[in-house]
Amino acid sequence: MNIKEIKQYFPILHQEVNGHPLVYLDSAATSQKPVQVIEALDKYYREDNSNVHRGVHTLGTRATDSYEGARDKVRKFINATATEEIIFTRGTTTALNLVASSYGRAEVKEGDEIVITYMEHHSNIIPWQQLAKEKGATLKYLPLQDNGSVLLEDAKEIITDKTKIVSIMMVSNVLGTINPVKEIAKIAHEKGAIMVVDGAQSAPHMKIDVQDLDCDFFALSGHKMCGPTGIGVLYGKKHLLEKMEPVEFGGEMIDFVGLYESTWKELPWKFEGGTPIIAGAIGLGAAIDFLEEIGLDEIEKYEHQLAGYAIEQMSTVNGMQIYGPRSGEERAGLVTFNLDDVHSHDVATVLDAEGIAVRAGHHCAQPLMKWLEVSATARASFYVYNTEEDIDKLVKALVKTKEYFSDVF
Ligand code: 7TS
Repeated sequence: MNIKEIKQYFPILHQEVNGHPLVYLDSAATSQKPVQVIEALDKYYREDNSNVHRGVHTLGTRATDSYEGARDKVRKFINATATEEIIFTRGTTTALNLVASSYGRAEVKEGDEIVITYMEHHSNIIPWQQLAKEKGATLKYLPLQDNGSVLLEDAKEIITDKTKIVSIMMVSNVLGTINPVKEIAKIAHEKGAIMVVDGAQSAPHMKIDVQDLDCDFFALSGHKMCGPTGIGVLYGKKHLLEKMEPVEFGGEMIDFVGLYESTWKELPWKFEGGTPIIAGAIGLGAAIDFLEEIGLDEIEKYEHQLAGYAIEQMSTVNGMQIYGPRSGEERAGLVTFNLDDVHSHDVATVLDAEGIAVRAGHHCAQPLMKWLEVSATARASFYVYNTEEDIDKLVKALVKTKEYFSDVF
């Protein structure tokens, strides 16, 4: 599939917003969906809809095969060794909460340490805050350099023998920084800690190999990688998942239920209580097929190129302040910025009037905003369907925004 022709597969992008052709630059919040995914969902509901893992009837078997088939697609996509290691969740947030609530509650004791960074998304901060409070453990933060990177020397100092869990995002949803999670996993393991990777912003954009990263857990969200909302994945090493207790109890996840005692199914189903997210998983499987047809290496290369172009062009706008690494090679496909002292919500509102969708606010990263000493920023985030032409339109609209606010104040 030629990357230049990808936009044609996304029906939503072929519309006008406020009298202008839509330029969608908010894929870090959620990506758009190609027809291949929309059709997979349509086909499932029209032809195969049924509950899974129970009936012997034909639709039930088809639905089960598609659901479990999607699990195997995810396994291959992140190079896990076994399908038992792939738990379907509602998204990254639910996946990280599952690790904190199950592994964390069992393994973290008073006086232990949990290490994260200042750049984490709230969903990789609050579960650990809550766990630390409950257990009397200490939450420690890896500091950031001026360009938004973390140093391995800092990791070696801050991760200690008391550290039980290190949990770090692979790609920052604000700075675009690509963190050295493989190297940090090695440091964590040397100190006897486990490594959790928040892959919400990396899995959609680059090849993931959980065996190569040697992480213990890896979380992702389907909706950020061309899949439907409401589906995500927690990968975990089998020996860890095996000893973990479920956090949701009910149908589907049980083996035997007695009046006062029950036993659980084997992996991965013991973590999937209730009717699972069947259509979502099937849609995610179709999204994986779509991304693999383009090629993840190709996607990554293209987005570095777009990010580089965006930084170069956006830097020409008077009063532009860009956060994070300066080169396209060092960052994923997003650019977070402020335009002098124009509030980012005003920037986003003016851009919307031009048909350009960007996100403004704290991006669910308030500790990072504090570190950047700003209350909010605007963010343009790219995906396979964006082009340099989209960036040109953004830059033109930013110049207009700047002029508009210079006249006003
Ligand atoms: N981790 C990171 C790095 C994220 O960027 C997000 C969502 C999440 C976790 C949570 O994912 P969820 O699917 O469970 O919600 N980030 C954003 C964003 O940057 N703008 O909107 C959502």
